[in-house]
Order: sequence, then structure tokens, then C-alpha cells
Amino acid sequence: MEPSLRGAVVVRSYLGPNDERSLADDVLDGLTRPLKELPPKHLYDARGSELFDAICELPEYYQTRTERLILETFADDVVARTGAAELVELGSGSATKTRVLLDAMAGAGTLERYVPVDVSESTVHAVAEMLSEEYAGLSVHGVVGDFERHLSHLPAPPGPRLVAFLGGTIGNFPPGSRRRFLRGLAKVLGDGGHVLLGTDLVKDPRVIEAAYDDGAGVTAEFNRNVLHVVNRELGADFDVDAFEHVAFYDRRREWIEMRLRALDVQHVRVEALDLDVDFAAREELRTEISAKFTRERLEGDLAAAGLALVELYTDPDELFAVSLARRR
Ligand code: AVJ
Repeated sequence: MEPSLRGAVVVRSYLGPNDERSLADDVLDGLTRPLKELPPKHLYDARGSELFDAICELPEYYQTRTERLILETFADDVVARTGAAELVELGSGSATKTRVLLDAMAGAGTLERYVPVDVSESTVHAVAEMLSEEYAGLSVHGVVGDFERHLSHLPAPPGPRLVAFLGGTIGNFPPGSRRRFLRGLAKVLGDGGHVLLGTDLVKDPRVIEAAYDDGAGVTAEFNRNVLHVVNRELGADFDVDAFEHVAFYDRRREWIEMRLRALDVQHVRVEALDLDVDFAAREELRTEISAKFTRERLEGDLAAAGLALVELYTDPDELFAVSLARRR
């Protein structure tokens, strides 16, 4: 490619020295509660990210391939309705889905800028370099930061903005935080901006539970990996093999939970925190909630954040949804 066709690439980091405290704080907080809990973000160290990528390929885990299919089918419609000049992607990860959207924007002649937002500095740099080479004239403004805290640092949009939050990660927020997060999103849309939100849908609980308790045991490994993270990072001595993976769908709350259940009594020492934690036999530690949605719940959450549903794209089996929304 001609160098003159390379658009500008900048990457800005907003993570500070305090951000490393988060695991320690979350462990101290979460393991001293009456119902033990750890936030799901700590599942994703290098090994956890590999295991998650493996989950996305599992036959039981329909979400990733279904969302990709929906995007491939409707990306042109999204671009026609939004006229998007800029794609802001929260939790950019691997750029497969990104390309589907960028291709549609390039095809419509509207594409100007890509803004990946991710906590991983190396991920942001890699995706920024790769895509600026692939798309002639594309400028890239990478943001290294936490999309719950650093959205105010987005640059001013060059034209109609499309903010994509894909993969169903919004399901990890409990309902109140979910609405607060969406309110924050609504604020950074600018005039005529849109949100593109991936969510798993409510369905037969057996299908959902199988997706979180696969036959090959990859999800169980992924779940237990968080204990390896705490052992390594905080000098803890969890007996990882003495915990079993639990996944169950809560029909009333319409979310699935992952938990780790102690097979027997266990005493854990967390050296870095000078903390001793006791597990009773069969006591559970919650490691993730992943909410499933109906159109009604989506509309309600969006409305509470000042957003209106423009279009709800789904697959023929209605397994997964990609929602397009704008400010009311
Ligand atoms: C990445 C949060 C969308 O909730 O389905 C996969 C993570 N957990 N298997 C999900 C996950 C167990 C995933 N998200």
C-alpha cells in the first residue's frame, strides 16, 4: 500500500498506577462477604483469554458465531441507517466483527475513523496498526482504558458516531450497573450517534446451561482459572482442583451464573492481603452473571438510559440479538 494512503494512528492510555489494585481490592471485598463473589473481569489473564477464545469455537456456545452471522447479514443496513463515519468499539479484542462493520462503512463511502477502546495496551496497538494498514485512509485513535470509566476521553466525533459493544458482555453487569453504563454510553454518542449492542436472548434454559457447561470441560477450566490468577497474583493457595464448576440459569432474573463450589472444607491463605478465607463444604463462590434479554427488557433498559431502539436484528432461531439504538 502507498504510504500516502496511511491514515493517522494515535494511541492514548488512561490507565494509572491505581488500576493494578483492582484485583486485590476485589478479592478482599468479594471473599469476605457472606456470599462470596469475584467480578468476571479477572477471568481474562493470558490463559483465561485463550480459554475464552476456545469457548467461542465450542458447538454448545452459539453466541459468537450467531452474532457474527447477524452482523454479516445486517451490517449494510446498520450503515444505511446511521451513515456512520466513525466506529468506536468497546472491548475491541480480535477484529473479526470489526472488519464486517468497517467493510460496510467503506463500501458506503462513509468510513473515516476507528476508535478501539480496550484495557489491554498491546491489543489496542496491534489492532490499530493492523486496521490502519488494511483500510486506506482510515485514521485510528486507540484508547487504552476501562470502558466503565474512561469514555469521557473519547475524541470528538468526525461525523456520525457508531459505538459498538458486542459479544454480549453487557450481560455481565447487574441490572442497575447496566443502566448506569448505558446512560454513560448515551452521553458520548454526540448528535445523530448510534449504539450497536450485542445481547444473548432468553431461550430454553437447557440450551443456555449447555453453553456454559460444555462437554469438553473448557468452560469449567475457564472458570477455575480465576483461582490460578489469585494464587499467582496475590500469593494465595487455593486448591484449584478441589472446586467444581457450576452453571445454572436463574429463570426469574433471566441470567446464568457461573460459580465455583468447594468440594470439601477448605482454608485459603491470601498472602499479599494477609487474609485467611474459609470455605464450608459445598460453599460456592460466584464468578459471573450473564444476563439474557427479551425485546421488552432491552427496550426498558435502553429507555431508562435515554435511548430508543431503532432496530433489533436477530438470527432465524432468535438465539442472539444485535440492537441498534439512538438517543431519544
Ligand atoms: C464474554 C461475557 C459474553 O457471558 O457468555 C463465556 C463470557 N462465560 N462462557 C458470556 C463467558 C462463560 C461471555 N461474555
